[in-house]
Amino acid sequence: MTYFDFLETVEFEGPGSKNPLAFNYYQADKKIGKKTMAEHLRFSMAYWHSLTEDGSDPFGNPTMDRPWNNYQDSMDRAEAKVEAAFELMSKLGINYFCFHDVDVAPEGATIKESNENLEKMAELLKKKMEATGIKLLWGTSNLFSHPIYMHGAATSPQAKVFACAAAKVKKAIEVTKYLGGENYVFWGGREGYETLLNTNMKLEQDNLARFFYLVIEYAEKIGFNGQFLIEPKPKEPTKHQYDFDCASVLAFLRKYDLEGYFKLNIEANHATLAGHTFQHELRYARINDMLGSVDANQGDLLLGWDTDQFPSNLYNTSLAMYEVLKNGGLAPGGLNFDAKVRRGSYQLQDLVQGHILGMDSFAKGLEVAHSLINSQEIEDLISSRYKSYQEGLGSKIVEENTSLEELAEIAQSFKLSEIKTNSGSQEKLEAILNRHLLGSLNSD
Ligand code: XLS
Ligand code: NI
Ligand code: NI
Repeated sequence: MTYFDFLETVEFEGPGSKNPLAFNYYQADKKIGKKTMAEHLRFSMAYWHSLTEDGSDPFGNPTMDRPWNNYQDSMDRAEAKVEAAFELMSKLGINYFCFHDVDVAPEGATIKESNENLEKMAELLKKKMEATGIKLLWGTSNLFSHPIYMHGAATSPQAKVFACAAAKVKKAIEVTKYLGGENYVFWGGREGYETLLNTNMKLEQDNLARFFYLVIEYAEKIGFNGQFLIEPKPKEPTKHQYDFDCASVLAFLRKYDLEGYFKLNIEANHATLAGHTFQHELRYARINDMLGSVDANQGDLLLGWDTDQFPSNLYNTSLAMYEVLKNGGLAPGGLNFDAKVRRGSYQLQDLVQGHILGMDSFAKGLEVAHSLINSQEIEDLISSRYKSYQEGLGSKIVEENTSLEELAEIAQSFKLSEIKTNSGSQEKLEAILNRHLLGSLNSD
């Protein structure tokens, strides 16, 4: 059974093409520096947004035209979704996908029943992966949809819920391993709180760490070598999520001696919900050697929730790819389109165009970032801005070869009006960024 009959393989037709079902910028084999675009970008499709979701929102019924969901039987539906998923990825040239357990297999009345469904579906997924060469970027477990997780999973006040979460994650890691998944993600789901009036924050956070100890122990036991990733988000669905942003996750990991076991999966829209730019979160993770993978989407700054839109903003994709290149790439992570089309974009063609938009936007971002880094213009400005730390007083500070007394002594001789700091040159830098962006567009 095929679902995207209107679509041939999506090809690169260049910036002049007005074909909405072709790439203007993404050219899988094009070399940017030493790697191809496909190797740099490692695009991934999010199973939940692209296959499972139906467009319903708190105000309205499903809108999406998703013919694979028209089967009565839930296992038939799951199998049809696999067909649709691999057809879509193959036609788009997307080499990776990500899923939650419940996206690929229906939940049963018991954990045993759910596990059996998942095992069956994993076999089918594996066959499809072998036939197409498409790989699993990461697996994860949905610990937030079922009502038992209403107060959290590992941070639930009910120990039985902690145990159910453990059972689900155990299975999801086994399946991720079976499918050769390169990473495994923990997004906080409902690990957080609505009000401190009913919350033992200390026990909840200790339990979250205990949960991670159990996971690490089991992963080692079964030889799962994928990278564990934590995905920060400040709010939604709970008012306050424990994994608020990169800095709070890092503090948590350090407190519980877990730092070496995880990296971060950074989502653009979660960064902006936390009051940061996407680039801030990527930079923070990178300089702490924690940048693992990216959920590539964008939010709407006028809306206070996670709109999970396909990325289109070229400034943001350029600055994101700047961090990714400076990080030496993302592998074994990648760019996962944790993005959904708008409720009104209900046709299958919209789903294809969403992915094309995202892939083109990141391809262009990659070219701009590469050109920026090659030119060294930003690096030169930054290094001259901090050059006082390369000699004399500054190198004493950097080499940690001074004392508060010595600095006080030295500073006493300064005339404050004679201390000059270079201009921050923000406008000049913004113009440089524009020049690379527009230059890259004009050179097409
Ligand atoms: C929700 C998260 C979720 C994770 C996977 O906001 O982005 O989709 O990526 O559980
Ligand atoms: Ni995400
Ligand atoms: Ni999100």
